[in-house]
Amino acid sequence: MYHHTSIITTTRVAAFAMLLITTPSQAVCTCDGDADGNGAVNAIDVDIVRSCVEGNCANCTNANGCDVNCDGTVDYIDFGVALCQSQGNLNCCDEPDGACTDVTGFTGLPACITTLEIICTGTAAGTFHGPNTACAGDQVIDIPATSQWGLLGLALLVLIGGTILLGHGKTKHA
Ligand SMILES: [Ca+2]
Ligand SMILES: [Ca+2]
Repeated sequence: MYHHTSIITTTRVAAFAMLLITTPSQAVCTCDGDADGNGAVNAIDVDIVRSCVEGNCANCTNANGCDVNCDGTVDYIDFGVALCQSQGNLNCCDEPDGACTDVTGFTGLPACITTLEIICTGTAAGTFHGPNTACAGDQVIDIPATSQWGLLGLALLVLIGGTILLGHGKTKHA
């Protein structure tokens, strides 16, 4: 009886903890390029997000700040998502992104910006280097796809597991 109750209590505490962890991020942040919070996403918001990426976030007055895609940083992907939304597109936060160079559609941008493919090849009129690329300074770098990271993690786990087993075996025989 006591055991049964404690299991229920543990489950309830765990559920409550999950609620505490998941609720705030869902409530506060949705994919939203309306940087000034006036209800519409337009060129003004795109400029505000760009200014924030370049250091001035004073005009980012909506709930997200200027983190349009809610990933915790403000970068040219947010700029791309705001631009994408200002053009009436949906699901802009799900659009693929990667390194974009030789932009001619905007002036004053760095030589390489990591942004949405549809923006790079569209309004920005640049060269898109693929979804598994990013910018490191002005350089285009390759980033491993998620599956490659998974394999890398698995290999590491096997290595650690093997080392522990080996160490355990040695102790036993000594
Ligand atoms: Ca707006
Ligand atoms: Ca972001």
